[in-house]
Amino acid sequence: MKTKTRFILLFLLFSGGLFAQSYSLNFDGQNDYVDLGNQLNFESINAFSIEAWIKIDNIGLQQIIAKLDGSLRGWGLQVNQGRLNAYLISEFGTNNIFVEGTTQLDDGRWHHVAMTYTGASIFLTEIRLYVDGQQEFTGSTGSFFVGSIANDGPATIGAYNSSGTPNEVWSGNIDNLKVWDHERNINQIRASKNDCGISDEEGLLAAYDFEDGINSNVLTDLSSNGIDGTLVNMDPATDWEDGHVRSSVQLRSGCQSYTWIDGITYTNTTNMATYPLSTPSGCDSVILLDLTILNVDTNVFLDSNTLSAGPTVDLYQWVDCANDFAPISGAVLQTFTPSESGEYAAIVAINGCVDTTSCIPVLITNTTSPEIFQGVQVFPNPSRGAVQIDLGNLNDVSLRVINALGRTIRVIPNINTSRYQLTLNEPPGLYLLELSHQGKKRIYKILRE
Ligand SMILES: [Ca+2]
Ligand SMILES: [Ca+2]
Repeated sequence: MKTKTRFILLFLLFSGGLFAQSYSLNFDGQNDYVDLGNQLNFESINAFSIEAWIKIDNIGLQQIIAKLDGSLRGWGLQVNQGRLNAYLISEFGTNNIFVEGTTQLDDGRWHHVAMTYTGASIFLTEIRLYVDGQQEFTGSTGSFFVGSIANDGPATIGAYNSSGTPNEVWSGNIDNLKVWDHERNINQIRASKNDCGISDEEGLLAAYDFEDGINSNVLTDLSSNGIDGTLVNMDPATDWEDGHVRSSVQLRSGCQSYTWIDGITYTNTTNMATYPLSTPSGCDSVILLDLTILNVDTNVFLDSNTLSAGPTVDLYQWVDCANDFAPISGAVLQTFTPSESGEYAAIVAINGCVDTTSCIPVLITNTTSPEIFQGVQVFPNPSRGAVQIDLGNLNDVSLRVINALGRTIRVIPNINTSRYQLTLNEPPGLYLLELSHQGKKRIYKILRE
């Protein structure tokens, strides 16, 4: 009934759009533990498996779950020196098995841990340890582990208590603890690790999702065996803390920016964003964003008549801003020296992230004269607007007027008069008059007063 009530409550919370609270128990490392009573009494011939989510930040010897009597006969799953341990004890010191994992668990993060035991047989007796879904110990426990591990001590979570005093108390959090009556395989352990709820599956001896929550003195067993635990020396008002929530990582990259499922547009590389997912089945999870924002260097420098785009770029294509950003044939290097005055930009790309630099005016003021322009005179200079162009004997001359931004502001083709008067109605400033004749060009600078 408790389970059903809880499910309905969660459903109401979810349908209200809230991210449901997920609880775990925090043990104080002093005397906190949960007493399950004289339960889970295995014999050494019995296969069994245990799994849990745990969080600790110190390497002390501490129990996840244990069942030991006054002579320390029994079994348990613990952390020692920050690493996962499992043990079976018939006679402490003379007939016992301790196996140890390799991963340091004392990093203050949630880890999924599991042990499986084959049960003793004349063929092979093995304990396997798993951390975060990876197997990290398999060992023969001795081909003839015989001797009873059965005892009348209490099964306890977060400590062992063989003689009325809690020992090796957990210092941190425990969540989603399950005990099975068979040897689980790695696929089952991984599935269980990613599972978000607990259902009464076959072979489940005890299962705790730690969702009893604030002010509950009871840790409810969700299996059909009803092995509820009692909080001992604990404060039910404060020891129910945030529990483990499933999480997954989304690896993403964006060009300049990236808009994620949270609706936020990120413009910087980050791995700090999280997004909660809730479903009516109570399957909470958190998605972590691992985002790389690619930024193309769009700086352009002009030195003399040569443009240079930024160096951290895979691809360059210089374009003519005045000509609808048309690509300039062959202008695909980091630097570009235009042959004509104008406004130029580069399309730049890195890792497929494409951007365009701003348009940079280039004024080519090289006025060295092809001989054919020797008789040409442009005056007065400075000018108040009327500019006389004496073309001498030249005909079929084109005139291009360029402003100080390199922008072509006027083109007059096919001038066939020996003296052409240009009227500059434009604002005061420097202007370039480019005369072209039979493919040859000369530029004249005119200052408009
Ligand atoms: Ca929980
Ligand atoms: Ca306490």
